Amino acid sequence: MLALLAPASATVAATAQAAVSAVPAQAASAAVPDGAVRAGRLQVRWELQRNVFTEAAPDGRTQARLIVTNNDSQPLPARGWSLHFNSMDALQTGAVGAGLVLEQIAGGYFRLKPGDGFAGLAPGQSLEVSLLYPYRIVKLDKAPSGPYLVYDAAPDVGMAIADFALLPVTRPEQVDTGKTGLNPRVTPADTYRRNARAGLLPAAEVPPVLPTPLHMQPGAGKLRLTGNASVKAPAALAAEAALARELFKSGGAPLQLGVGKVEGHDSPEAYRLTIGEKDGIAITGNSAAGVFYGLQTLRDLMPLPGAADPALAEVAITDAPRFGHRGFMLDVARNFHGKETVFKWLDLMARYKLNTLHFHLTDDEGWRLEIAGLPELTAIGAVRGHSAKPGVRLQPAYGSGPDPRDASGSGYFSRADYIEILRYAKARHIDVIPEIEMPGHARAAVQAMEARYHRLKAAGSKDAAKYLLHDFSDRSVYKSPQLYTDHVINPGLESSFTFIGHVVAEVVKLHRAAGVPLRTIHMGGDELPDGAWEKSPASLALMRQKKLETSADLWDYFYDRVDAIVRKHGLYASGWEEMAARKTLLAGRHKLIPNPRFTQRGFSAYVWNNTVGAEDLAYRLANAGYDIVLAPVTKMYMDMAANQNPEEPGVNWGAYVELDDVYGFIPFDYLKNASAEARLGKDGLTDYGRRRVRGMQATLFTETVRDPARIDYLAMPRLLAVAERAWAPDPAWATEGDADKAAALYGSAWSGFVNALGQRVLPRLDLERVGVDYRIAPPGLLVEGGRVLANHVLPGMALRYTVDGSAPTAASKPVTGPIAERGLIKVAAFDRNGRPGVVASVDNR
Ligand code: TNX
Repeated sequence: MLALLAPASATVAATAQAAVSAVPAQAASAAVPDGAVRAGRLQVRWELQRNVFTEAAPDGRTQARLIVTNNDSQPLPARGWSLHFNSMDALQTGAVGAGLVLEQIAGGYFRLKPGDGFAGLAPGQSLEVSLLYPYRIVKLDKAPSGPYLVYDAAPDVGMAIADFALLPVTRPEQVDTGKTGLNPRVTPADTYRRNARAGLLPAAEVPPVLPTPLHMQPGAGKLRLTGNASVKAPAALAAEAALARELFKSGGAPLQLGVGKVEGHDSPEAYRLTIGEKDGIAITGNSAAGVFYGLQTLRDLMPLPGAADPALAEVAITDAPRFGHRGFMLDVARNFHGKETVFKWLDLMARYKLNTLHFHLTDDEGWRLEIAGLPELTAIGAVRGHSAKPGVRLQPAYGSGPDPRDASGSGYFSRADYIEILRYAKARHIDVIPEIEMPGHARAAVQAMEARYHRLKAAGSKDAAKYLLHDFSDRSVYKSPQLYTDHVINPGLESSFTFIGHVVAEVVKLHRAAGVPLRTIHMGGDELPDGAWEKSPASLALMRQKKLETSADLWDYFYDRVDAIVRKHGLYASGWEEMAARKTLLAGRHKLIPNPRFTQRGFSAYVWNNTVGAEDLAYRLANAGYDIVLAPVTKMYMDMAANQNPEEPGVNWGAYVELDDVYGFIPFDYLKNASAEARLGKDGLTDYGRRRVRGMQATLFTETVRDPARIDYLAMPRLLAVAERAWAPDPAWATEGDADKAAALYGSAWSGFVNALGQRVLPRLDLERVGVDYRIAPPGLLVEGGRVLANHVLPGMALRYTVDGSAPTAASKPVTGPIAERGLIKVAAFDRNGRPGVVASVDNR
C-alpha cells in the first residue's frame, strides 16, 4: 500500500504503483515533450495540515496541501500538462495556489492544471497547492491516490508518479477536532485501560471451540493422537473424509463420520461430535454440512502444530447454528481481488462456520463478471485506466492510476473462473449470493452499455439500443456519495429491463453449469441519490403512462419489474435495505418506512443502517414482514477503521469499530445498552419480526483495499467476532436484565473470547502458515511509578520492546513484566512467526 513517510525519513518513498509503469517505456518517453520533466522525476507529497472551523462548518473542514517537487534536469512547463489523481472525498475546485487550477473530471477523479498565473517549475524547485475539503478528514486513507502526469501533446498517455507519499501526522493542529470534544487520538494509555478488562487465562480455562458450541460436555480421559488415524465415512461424505485426513496430517485417531439425526435439532447444519479415550472420534451431522462443521470443531480442538505429546480431551458436543445465514460480503468491484484471494476467504469462512459469501461483483468502478453476449461489460466495465477519449475504459479510481493493467483497477472473473469459485464454495458448504448493483452504483454498466450502443449504431445495427441503461436526454440533477452524476440505470427505458433480464438469466446459467443451485440474487438497491430520474423524459413519460406520482413510486415500479425477472427463474430477490423500505418525508425530513408494497414478496433485505436515528430500521422492516439480514455499519462493517488515529487503516463514515464493538453486538436487541433517551420512540423486535431475521453478515467494501493483505488486516480478527455472534447462541449477558450482572457476565465471556483468539485461534493460523496478515493491534502502555506496564487486547500475544528508539523486532527483548528501563519505550506484539504488529511507544525518561 501507499507508503507513509516515517517522521525521520524525508527522502525514501515507495508506492504500490512504483512497480507498475503506465505505458511501455518507449511510448512514455515519446509522450514527454522535448525539454519537459519526466513523471518519474516528479515527487508528490500530501500533508494534512489543519482543520478550519467556521460558522458554516462548525465541525471543521480539512485543509491539506500537495507539494510537488521537480527532481529532473528539465522544467515542468508553464502550460500543456495536467496532473491527475483520485480522491475519495470532494475537494474545492478552482484556483488552488501556485497558479494552478483544480478540476473535478467526474466522481472522485480530479486534475490539476496550470492556470494563467503559472510560470513553470524549474529543476530542483517545489510548489505547493492547497486542498480544501468540505468537511473534516480524519483518515489518511482519504488522501489523494494514484497520481499521474499527462502532457497535452500526448493526451492518451498517463505516466504514473511513483514517488508519491503522505507526510505523517505529528502536530496537534493536524487532528484538532474543535469543539466536538472528541479525543483526537487513541493513546497507548487508553488502549492499556481498554485491554485491562481481560488478563491471561490458564490454558484449561480458555474456551476450546470458536464459535462457541451449543452444548459441550467434557470428559475426564484423553485420546492420544498417533500415526494410525483411520477415517471411516460413507461415499457421500468423501469430501468430508478428505478434510478429516488433512486434519490428521501429523497425527490422528480413529474417526467415524456419518449422516444421521442429531437428537433435538432440525438444522441441516447441526452435528454431534464425541471424543472418547477408548471409542475414538465420531461425528454425526444432520447433513454433510453438519459433518463438515463437526470437522471444523475438531480442527479447533486439535493441539497446535508442534505440540508435545499430542492428545484430544474427551468431550461430547451437540451443536447447531443460531442463524441459517452467516455471511461475509466481499467487494471486488471497487478494487478487484482475484480467484486465489476469494479461495482463501472461502477457506477462512468455512473454518469459522460462515456459510454465505455475498459477492459484490458490480459497482460504479467495476463490473467483475463475464456475461455471455455483453462483452463490453468486462472489456470496458472491468478495465480502469487513463484515456483521453470517453468510452474506451473506466476512469481511474481508488488509486488505480493510468495503467489499464493495474491489478486492482482492472480484472474480472471469466465464466470459468466464476464456476470454479462456485464449486470451491460448494465444497465448503458456502452459498454464493452474487450481487448486481442497481439502479444506483451502476456506472460501470451504464458506460459499458453506452459504448456498446455507439459501436452497434456505427455499424448500422437496429438493435443498438437494446441494452441501453440511460436516457441521453436525462437532465436530472443529483450526486451520489461517490460524487457521480451519471451512474444510474433508468427505469423509463425498456432496455434497462432487457439488460437486467439478460444478466440474471446468464448468472442463473452459470450457477446451473457449476451444479450449484441459485436461490437468490442480490439486486442492489443501494443509495439511489435524491433527484435521480426526475428530469429524464423517458422516466417522466413512463410515470405518466403508469400514473406514478413520485420517484418513490417509480422505484416501486422498478423493483416490481426486477422481482418479476428473478421470480421467472424461481428465485427470490435480495437487496439492500432500500429494497424493503420506502422513502417518505415526515415534517420535511426523510424517513424510511417499511414499504407496504412488497411485504409478501419474500424479499431479503440487508440492513446496514443502524446509525443514530435509524437504530431500529432492521426491526421495523422485520416486524413489517420482510426477511432481514443484519449488517449494521457500526458493528460489522469491516472497512470501518478500528479507531480515529489518522494512520489506522479504513474509513469512518459509519463508526470506529474495535473488536469489542463487534463482539458486543446483540442481534435481537441493538439498543439494549443504549440510554433511555436513545431508546425513546424506537421499535423493538416483535416475535413475528424475530422469525424474519435470517441472520447476519460482515461487510467489506474495498475502496481502501488494493493489497489483499489489507483484507486480512481489516477483516481479521473482527470476522471471528461476527462468526461467534452468527453461530453461537445468544450469550447470557445479552439477555440478562440486571445491568451489573450483565456486565460481569460480559466480562468473563469477553475474556474467554480474547484468550481463545490470542492463545489458540490466531496462533493456529500462524503455525499452519495459512498466510493471514491479521491486524496485530498496538499494545496498551501505561507509565506508572517510573515503570511501563504493557498489555494486549489478545492475551497470549508475545510482546517485545526496545529502548533505543528502534522499532521492535522478533529479536527484541520480550516483555515479561513491568519495564523498568528509562527512555523512549517502543513495544509491539508479535505473531508466532515473528511478524510484528502496530508499534506503540511511551516516554519513560
Ligand atoms: C456505503 S452501506 C455503501 C458502499 C460503500 C460503503 C463504504 C452501502 C450498502 N453502501 O457503496 O462502499 O459505504 O463503507
